[in-house]
Amino acid sequence: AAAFGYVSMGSVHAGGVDYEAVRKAIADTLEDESYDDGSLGPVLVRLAWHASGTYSKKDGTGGSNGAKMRFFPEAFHGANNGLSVARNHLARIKKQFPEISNADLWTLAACVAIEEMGGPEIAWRPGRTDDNDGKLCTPDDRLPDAAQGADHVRAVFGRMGFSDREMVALIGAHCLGRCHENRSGYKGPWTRAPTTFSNMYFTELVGNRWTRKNWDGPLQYEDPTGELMMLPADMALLHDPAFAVVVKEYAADEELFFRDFAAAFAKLLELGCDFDGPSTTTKAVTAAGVV
Ligand code: ZEM
Repeated sequence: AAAFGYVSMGSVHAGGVDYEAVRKAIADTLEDESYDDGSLGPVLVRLAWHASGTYSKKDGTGGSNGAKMRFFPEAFHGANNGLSVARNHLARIKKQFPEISNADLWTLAACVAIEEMGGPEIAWRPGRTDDNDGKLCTPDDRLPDAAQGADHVRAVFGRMGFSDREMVALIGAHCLGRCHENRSGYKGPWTRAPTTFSNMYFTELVGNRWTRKNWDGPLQYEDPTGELMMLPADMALLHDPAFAVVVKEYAADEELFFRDFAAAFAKLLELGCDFDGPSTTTKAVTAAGVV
């Protein structure tokens, strides 16, 4: 968090963008009664995660810079099914604020959504640029496969540069939203409050009873009511001893989860991004009274 402590005026209206106005436009359009559980927040968080989670520290490819998912082939990667909902929504906001890059807008929208849904403040700074074509799109093998276990989760998040603890914290975002059969093949929400950011993913994982769902779809787990779900990759957090220690910590201490999540998510959104100048956040600037 120390890296984000610097306050610089230049970033507030970098490139002529009023980031506080963008934040407000995002916050004001999150609710939509006709969509899912009434909020676009969860799918906006998933967009930023899939844009950023392609990063590889081995060669520096991938990451949120470029907003590469707008292009073929990344727009059509199986993992990105359904994310056009989020991209199209933000394209409308981009029309109101043409100077913000799509890459900045997608990452900022996830931070605003998390904060609006009751989660922690996320340090965020502008400076990403947009690519003009899909030449830098990464292959369709960068994001985690829900059918796999702890080794796979470690390999994928390790490639991005995350520790065990950061991996568990990040996957705690499954407190939000749901699986859609027509997007991933899986079905249902992880918690009973899918538009509230909380540690309920962890309390459900630890405290509920999870059995294999008997259905025609891919292997997933259900609770006794059949209403809540866990993916095989979620269950891996419970069955891997090192992951399970962290899962239990977050189930017992929501504040700790919020702190660790905020740091790991801020890191995720900056993977592969080159910012010139010192880091800052629009929130920190506001708090300092510059705006
Ligand atoms: Zn998810 N995720 N994810 N995830 N995810 C889904 C939905 C959402 C995995 C995964 O396979 C899936 C992280 C990590 C991992 C969100 C955020 C984050 C869905 C359902 C699947 C299958 C998609 C659908 O059908 O719409 C796996 C295997 C992961 C790691 C092991 C991380 C990290 C996230 C953010 C920090 C969110 C918010 C959703 C809900 C989206 C929605 O539309 O409601």
